[in-house]
Amino acid sequence: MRMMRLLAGVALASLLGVGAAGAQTVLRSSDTHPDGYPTVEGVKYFGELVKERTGGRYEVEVYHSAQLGEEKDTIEQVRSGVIQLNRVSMAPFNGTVKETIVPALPYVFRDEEHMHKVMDGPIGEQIKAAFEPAGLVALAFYDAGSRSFYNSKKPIKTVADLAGMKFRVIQSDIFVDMTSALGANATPMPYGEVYSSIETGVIDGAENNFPSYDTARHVEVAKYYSLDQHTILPEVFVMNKMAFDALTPEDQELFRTAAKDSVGRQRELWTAMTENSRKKVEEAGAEINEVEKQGFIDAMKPVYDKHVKDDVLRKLVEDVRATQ
Ligand code: GTR
Repeated sequence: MRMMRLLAGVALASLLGVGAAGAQTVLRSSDTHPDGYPTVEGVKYFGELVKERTGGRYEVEVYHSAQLGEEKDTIEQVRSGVIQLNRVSMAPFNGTVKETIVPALPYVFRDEEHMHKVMDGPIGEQIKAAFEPAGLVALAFYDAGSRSFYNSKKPIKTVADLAGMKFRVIQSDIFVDMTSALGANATPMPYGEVYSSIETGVIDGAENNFPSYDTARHVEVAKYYSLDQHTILPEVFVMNKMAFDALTPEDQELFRTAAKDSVGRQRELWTAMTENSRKKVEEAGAEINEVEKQGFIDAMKPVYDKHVKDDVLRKLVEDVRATQ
């Protein structure tokens, strides 16, 4: 009888995703990037810290390489609770979490150090809090360097060089409008479709940082990488709010601290990988060039006029600019 009860208990526990000892809850996290990519490693490190600090009560499984789907789909999965965690760019949130517009604006940050000061301070906290009405708790921001245009046709040196070209952009209206303001055409599409779309000539190129350009092998089909560095938009690591609210206050604090502690690790890996990826793409034949950046900056006024459209956003942009 005792044995039977024990067995029934084990069956129920496994259904709930709780370990046989009744102690372990498994949380699933998605990432579009391959194993070893700094964001994947950042979340894995978060998982190790959580496991260690909860004595094994919680475990994090990271599904890398878009195993759970493209970024936009996995955002729906984490909002609805199908998965509990997710590491994504903030650009796809621009339409739902309006405060994410600010770090996504072109040339809003002077450099990466400025971005860190802003995102690690009160503005970053305000942006994190803005995720809650969307059913998410933003646990951490991770580095993603700067995004630039690359294409299969020619080096882009001035804004005029972009005229009429077609680029895949990340799924956000800001990126669509930014590309149009530069005189090019933007097609938002999932990351996983970019390689074949360039290869078949549906688009001329895309825009991203060196590690993505390298690991997604876009360098093979678009060798001209032009350093316009239009955004320095960090990534966000989110948790489903219901799953977070179900934690004890102590565990909530522990999760937040573990996420904070994973940021340093991710940033170190990011810096190393950016350097390494730049070398790798150059070896693979990439032609990297500087651009006349002021022309790009000057062309962005319509993007600000259209998207910085209320007092909250205007104040945030002012505060970003004032951050030293
Ligand atoms: C990468 C980012 C991904 C994804 C991708 C894209 O830089 O890390 O999360 O957003 O860009 O352009 O789709």
